[in-house]
Amino acid sequence: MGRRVVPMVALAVVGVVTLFAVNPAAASPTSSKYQQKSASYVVGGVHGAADRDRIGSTGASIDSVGDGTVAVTATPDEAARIERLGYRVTRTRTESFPAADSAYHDYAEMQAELDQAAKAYPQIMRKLSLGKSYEGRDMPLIKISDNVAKDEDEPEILYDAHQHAREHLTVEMALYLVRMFTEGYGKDPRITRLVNTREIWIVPDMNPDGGEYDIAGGYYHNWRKNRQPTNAGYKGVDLNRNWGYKFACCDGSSPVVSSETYHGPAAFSAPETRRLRDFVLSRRIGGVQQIKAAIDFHTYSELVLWPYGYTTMTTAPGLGADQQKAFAALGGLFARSNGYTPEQSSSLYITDGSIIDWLWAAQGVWAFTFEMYPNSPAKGGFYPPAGVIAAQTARNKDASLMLAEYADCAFRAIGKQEQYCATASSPR
Ligand code: NO5
Ligand code: CA
Ligand code: CA
Ligand code: ZN
Repeated sequence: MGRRVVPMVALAVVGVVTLFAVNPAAASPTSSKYQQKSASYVVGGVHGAADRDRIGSTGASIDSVGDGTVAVTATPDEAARIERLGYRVTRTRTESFPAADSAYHDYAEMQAELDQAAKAYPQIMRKLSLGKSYEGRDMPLIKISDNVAKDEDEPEILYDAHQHAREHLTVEMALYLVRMFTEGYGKDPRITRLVNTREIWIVPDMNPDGGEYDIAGGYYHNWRKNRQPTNAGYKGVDLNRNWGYKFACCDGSSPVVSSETYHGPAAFSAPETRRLRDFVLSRRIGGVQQIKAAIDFHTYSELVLWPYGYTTMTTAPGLGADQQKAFAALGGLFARSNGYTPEQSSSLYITDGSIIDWLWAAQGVWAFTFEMYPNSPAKGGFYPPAGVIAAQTARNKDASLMLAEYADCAFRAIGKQEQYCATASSPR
């Protein structure tokens, strides 16, 4: 018992670039009875499925498989068991929120909650991966549906969160949606119907590197971008200016590397936007994009926004009058339910290279941005107190469900389903 974790040098050879050994005493499995919280570890000396099975049999969850390594989420006891099996175990450096805000989920806590939910609801939920962030953190991808192991012919929905590092409330929103769809299944008829007739994709953390950096050291850094270095030594690309439709077209982003809205050297230069792009492209089957509707969660201002962001024109190439009307009608419905203000994204300010412009123009996804609580800096701005999490995530329950309900035919919002969705099966 109580063996120490191996020092970082042991891992240097396996090419894991983003891990930092913590104080070994602090990571020692028996150092504290209070530390039965799960944490992230990298396990070395893993050479195949048999090794992974042995590691998994300790109760730890295997989050990703590397070259001779696996990343796991484990309690201290589980980590100790893995060590006793003869593997090298190193705690991944994770940051946590200031004590007053500890109800917010840092990266490891988010992973642990997702792993737990996947374990508790194996019939309807799977935890998959989009791939890795710039610094090598796994970007979880959640699927929720009946017959979850099968790709069924059901309208697919995407909810993504946390493109911007300091917008931590959006991770809570994604975790809320995971709980809502899993715990509500078989209890709430509306949720049950959606889980049975939709395939729901949730990406809770588009920017894990920025999110961890933002809380590093126990204080907030007011960080927005990812953590990818630029050639001039500054770090960070604004992920929501890095998408590939009208990239850098219209002064809605910055070419200056130090800028908060630096768009990167090229569209999809950030690994994180590439990961989600590649996933969305993978949902194009037989030329038909399976994802029909999406919400990209941000904070703050309490707004429901729709395309385009790059132009103030209400209609533009790829966005015809009826489509614009359907966007505005849906946005209005959502806003009536959550009390936000509905408007075209560019009414706030011009953005180019945003996710919703790409999702709509390139993939035909009815994509919205929600800017969550609060509506003023006085209420906490990007850092509202943890006490608001429950109410401010539940506030979007109805709008999130409506999005999924309308995913079979968004034109129903303007009564034009016969004209545009005649062949849709319209399961409700
Ligand atoms: C967003 C929206 C306008 C899309 C953005 O404050 S935010 O950065 N969350 N606003 O500028 O990307
Ligand atoms: Ca299904
Ligand atoms: Ca499908
Ligand atoms: Zn944002």
